[in-house]
Amino acid sequence: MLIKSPRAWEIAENLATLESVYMNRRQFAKTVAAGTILAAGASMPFSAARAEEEVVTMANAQAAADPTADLYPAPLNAAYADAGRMITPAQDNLTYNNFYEFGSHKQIWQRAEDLQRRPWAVTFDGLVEEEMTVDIDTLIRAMALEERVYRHRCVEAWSMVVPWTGFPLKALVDYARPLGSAKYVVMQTFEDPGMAPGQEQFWYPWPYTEGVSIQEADNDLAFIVTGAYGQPMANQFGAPLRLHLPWKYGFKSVKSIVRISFTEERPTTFWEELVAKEYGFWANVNPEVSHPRWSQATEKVLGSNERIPTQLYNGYGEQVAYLYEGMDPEELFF
Ligand SMILES: Nc1nc2c(c(=O)[nH]1)N[C@H]1C(S)=C(S)[C@@H](COP(=O)(O)O)O[C@H]1N2
Ligand SMILES: [Mo]
Repeated sequence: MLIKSPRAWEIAENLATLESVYMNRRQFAKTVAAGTILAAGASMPFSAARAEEEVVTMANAQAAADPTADLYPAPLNAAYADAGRMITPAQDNLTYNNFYEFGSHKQIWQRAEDLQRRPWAVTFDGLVEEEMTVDIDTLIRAMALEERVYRHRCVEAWSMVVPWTGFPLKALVDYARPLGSAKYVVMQTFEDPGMAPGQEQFWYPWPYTEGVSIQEADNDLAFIVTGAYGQPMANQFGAPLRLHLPWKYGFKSVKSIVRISFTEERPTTFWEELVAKEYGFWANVNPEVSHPRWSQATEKVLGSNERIPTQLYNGYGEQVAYLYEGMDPEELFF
């Protein structure tokens, strides 16, 4: 349960809206799913069916217009064909997103239509043999796309299962040709307050920045996403390029990446910079380590009324636990 601590959070509480209004929003999402009319609070009431139709139409139009649409559907990787749980219905996923660039709440799908997905370029810099900026279509076409069904666990204690399309992060690292001295891969989202009004909220440390160690980037699970549900992904998922690290809390999975830097120093990430006591760098999923303001023992399943137990490393421990052997557990799990 998401119980607010009685502690005074001063400014941080107001800023960390990610969780403080979470329960209300879950209620809101459920109401939408139940097919009732949205009333108070919504600027324009319309039925759930209409919203679902509209969001799916929008996602399909974005996918159809994408210059890489011919690459879909990509072959399913048999090792990740089944996440052991039902795939989250696309319309639930498409209408419930964290993408603070477009607002600090979950219903950003209409605003995210303004995301300009082309032209788009990705810059590789820092400790690399040669800095370069690559057009997104050149980059995607240099990779072998595959589909993988992954579980996703948000730090706010909700989860989903998504059929992503993309390629392993390690293929991107190889492409970038980092120097032997590189210890971290740092990824950043675009910065454009004119397009993404959330970035006018100056108290957030834009651009959204995330990072992993080189060893983590090398792990087969670390995945760069270009598509979802068998087509180029919708804007709100973080088109045209995002990360997904299924054993870590969702905030590590940075969206709409424009810059990939190789560093010797561990970066300070977006949420860490904002509220360091609540969001660490490693952020591995662990049901036994509570967030300072709520338990992480269970999770609400997006698109259903279920609440299920959360698993260590989100159930991917066999593949990733070795990465953290001998490290300070206090740092690893929040
Ligand atoms: N640039 C950017 N990336 C982001 C976020 C964000 O606000 N901005 N939110 C993160 C969080 S908290 C989660 S849970 C996931 C949500 O992904 P989804 O909207 O596809 O479910 O994106 C992550 N990546
Ligand atoms: Mo999240």
